[in-house]
Amino acid sequence: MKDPVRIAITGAAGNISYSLAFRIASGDMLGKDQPVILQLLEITPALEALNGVVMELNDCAFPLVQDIVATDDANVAFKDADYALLVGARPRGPGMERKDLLEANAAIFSVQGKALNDNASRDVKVLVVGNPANTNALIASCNAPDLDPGQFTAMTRLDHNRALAQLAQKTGKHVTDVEGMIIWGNHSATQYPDIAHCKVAGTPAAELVERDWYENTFIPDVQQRGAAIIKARGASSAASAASSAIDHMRDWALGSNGIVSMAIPADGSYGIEPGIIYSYPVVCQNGAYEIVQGLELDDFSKQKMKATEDELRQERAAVEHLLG
Ligand code: NAX
Repeated sequence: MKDPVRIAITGAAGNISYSLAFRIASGDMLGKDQPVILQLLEITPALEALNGVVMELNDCAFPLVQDIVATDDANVAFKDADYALLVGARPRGPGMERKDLLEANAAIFSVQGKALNDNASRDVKVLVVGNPANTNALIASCNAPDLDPGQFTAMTRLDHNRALAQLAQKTGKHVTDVEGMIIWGNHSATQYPDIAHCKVAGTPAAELVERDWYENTFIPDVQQRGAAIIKARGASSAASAASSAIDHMRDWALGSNGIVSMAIPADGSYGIEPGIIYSYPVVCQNGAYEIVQGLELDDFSKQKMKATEDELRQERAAVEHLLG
């Protein structure tokens, strides 16, 4: 049996974690041969609810779970963590402006960045799910000077998976027939779901769908999918978000099967200058991701990529004073 790895989950009594923790515990993220120690973080008022989650995790009698830590102290939750899934975040309250939301989350993610810096494994892989995910990841990274900024990522895999499903349905194929899907930029309504490099069962997607459907149905539907789920379900995406977080971490740790989308520190690739966490097409192998280089971009793509970059730079400007 392998040595156990430590997996920290924040917002562990919330909706996404109610799926996420159980799937990680069952081996969906790192494999059925990888024992895990779950280190669950919540705010103090949610500790009783978290205790209920721990009781249920125990009641599952998962063979892979070696220990469960439940705490309201980030230093305890991130102690020696090999993986950290930062799901907990401050939701937008009544009368809250976008800037207030960014600031409220900046306070949370700066504390958590410091706690990761001081306590986590030097090889920790961090995924930020809590919104605004890209900028929260940036703040955490800026507050963790002893860790490599590349260890901090944000989740656009749900957008990626949503785009796969929409295109597969439209073309009458299976999601596994679709390759080369890309989400560029921010996990927000400005994200750019790009099918220019996509093939469906070997045929370029652009030959299979009309341009009008792509621009006026597909792109807005993927961008607005979160709102559509809230309208239909009366609650935001939870199981699908958890599933995508597992996909993101599994691929990063164990390797991806082709191109996937991850929000990572911009490095100048495709003209996106450093200073923001931007979603790129990547491939993962041996525990590392690498941006797919050399893709041709037309003017439509460049304009969409710029719009989402601009939004990320505005988000950054709103929290610049907290970046440390
Ligand atoms: P919930 O409100 O159900 O759960 C969030 C939990 O986080 C709560 O239990 C809360 O007590 C806890 N929390 C708040 N501040 C904390 C802190 N400082 N430390 C530890 N825990 C803290 O939300 P849920 O539906 O689980 O969604 C969580 C986050 O994911 C939200 O920010 C949401 O916007 C975001 N999402 C991001 C997605 C993505 O693709 N990147 C998609 C799904 C989701 O909307």
